[in-house]
Amino acid sequence: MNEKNIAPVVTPPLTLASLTSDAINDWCPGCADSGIVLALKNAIVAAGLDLKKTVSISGIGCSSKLPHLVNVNGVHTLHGRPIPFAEGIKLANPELTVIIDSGDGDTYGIGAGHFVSAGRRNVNIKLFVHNNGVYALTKGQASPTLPEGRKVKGIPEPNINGALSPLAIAILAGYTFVGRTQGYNLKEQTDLMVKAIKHKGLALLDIQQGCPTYNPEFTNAAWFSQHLHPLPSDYNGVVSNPTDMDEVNKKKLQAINTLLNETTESLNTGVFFQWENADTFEDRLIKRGIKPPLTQVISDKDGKSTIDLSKVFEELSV
Ligand SMILES: Cc1ncc(C[n+]2csc(CCOP(=O)(O)OP(=O)(O)O)c2C)c(N)n1
Ligand code: SF4
Ligand SMILES: [Mg+2]
Repeated sequence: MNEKNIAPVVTPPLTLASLTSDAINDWCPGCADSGIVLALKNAIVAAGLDLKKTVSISGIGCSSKLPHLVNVNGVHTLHGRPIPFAEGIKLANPELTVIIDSGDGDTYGIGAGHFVSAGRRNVNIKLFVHNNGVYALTKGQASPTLPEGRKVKGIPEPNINGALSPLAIAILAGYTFVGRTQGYNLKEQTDLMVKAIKHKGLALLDIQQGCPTYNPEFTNAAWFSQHLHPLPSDYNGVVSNPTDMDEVNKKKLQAINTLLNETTESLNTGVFFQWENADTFEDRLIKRGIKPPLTQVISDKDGKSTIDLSKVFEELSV
């Protein structure tokens, strides 16, 4: 058969149905994780992503079961470690869209070191954190975002620790997109996910997530609609001139000031800060002449390795 007779590969149009996997959703009834996975599928379709070039990554937790439920490539990794997995995958093949879904305990607790360090690199990956205030999978202990004084089912006394502000930490660490939404608002979530996916650089979307089993009082749909409000219409967190560092710093301060003025009873949703076109880690590698592994020749036409490791072994020999 010559080349002319080979049928062209046609990628079918992406639909919600094509994103549905065979795995069984075993989240509790009413869990906002189900709303988040639906919003993610909507966002993948709306952003026009290629199913074969989209990767879903998670850590460990109820929320981290998400990659099983979306019909794209995925890795259910280790507790607190989805960020380094995602960074490695993106740097190996920058053509991929890499999206992390993990919990607040996973990201802001055991994974806090990776969460902060990621800001210094600005790899073009997306971090969607299902923030329910508890370690739900392990029966509802307090997570780093549970406000002081709140009593949830998994702790005997009201929380004695204060809550972290992950959005403020992300802005100071170097994240170039920082937003917040909530798991029962499908439209707002989808819109913000699309914005985060289209952003060039590291994006954090903190998703206030209802856990009716372990934190029913403060994470239900009625509580969210009463206490979560979109940022004021005259608030603009987007940097208009990416090379103007004065503007960048002003927008960062505006976001941090807004976050500091929030109370546990009144939270904003929307894009707090966005700095498009800041150098990503990928840009920095290109400037140093380092190509991603995907574009490097590692084997000949017969599949035999072309990498000569003899020098490395010589150096290691004792
Ligand atoms: C290294 C390690 N430490 C602890 C655990 C136990 N563990 C599993 S999930 C989890 C907490 C998950 O909480 P979160 O990330 O908020 O996810 P959620 O279940 O709330 O969605 C813990 C402590 C583990 N699996 N691995
Ligand atoms: S324990 Fe909470 S977070 Fe986990 S599936 Fe049930 S409702 Fe969802
Ligand atoms: Mg949690």
